[in-house]
Amino acid sequence: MFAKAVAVSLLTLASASVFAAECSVTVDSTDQMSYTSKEFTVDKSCKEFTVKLTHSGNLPKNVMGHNLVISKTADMQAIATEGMSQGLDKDYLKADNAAIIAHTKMIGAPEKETEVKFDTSKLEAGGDYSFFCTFPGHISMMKGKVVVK
Ligand SMILES: [Cu+2]
Repeated sequence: MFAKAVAVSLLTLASASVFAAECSVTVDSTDQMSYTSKEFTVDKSCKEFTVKLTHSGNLPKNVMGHNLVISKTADMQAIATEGMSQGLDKDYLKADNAAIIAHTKMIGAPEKETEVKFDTSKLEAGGDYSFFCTFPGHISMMKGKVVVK
C-alpha cells in the first residue's frame, strides 16, 4: 500500500515537471454547446503545445459533437462554413485546409477526451488567433481567443 502511494506521488511529480512551462491546456466542452474556457495562452518557449479537449456531457457526437480547431481569427468563419458541408464522418472539417493550424477530432459521449499536439512555430507571438468548434451552428457560442506570447 505504501509503495503504491509512493509510486503515484512520483508519477505526479514527473508529470508536473513535464508541464512546468505550461505547454498544454485542457478545455472542457458541454451539452450546453459551450467550452468552459474563453481564452488560453500558447507560450512560444514551448516547442510543442498540447490542447486536450474533454467532453463532460452525455449527448453523442451526432447531436452535440465538439472539436477544437485553431486558426487565425480572420480564417475561422470560412473554415467553419466549409466544414459544415463535410458531414459528421469527416468531423465537419475540411482537414487539409492550410489555414487550419491545429485541430482535434470531434468527440461526443461516451468519448470523454481527445488531444492534439502542434508545433508552436506555426504561431506568431502577438498574432490574432482563435479556437472554435466546427459542428454546424456551434461557432456562434463555441469560440475563444488563443493568445500567443
Ligand atoms: Cu461543438
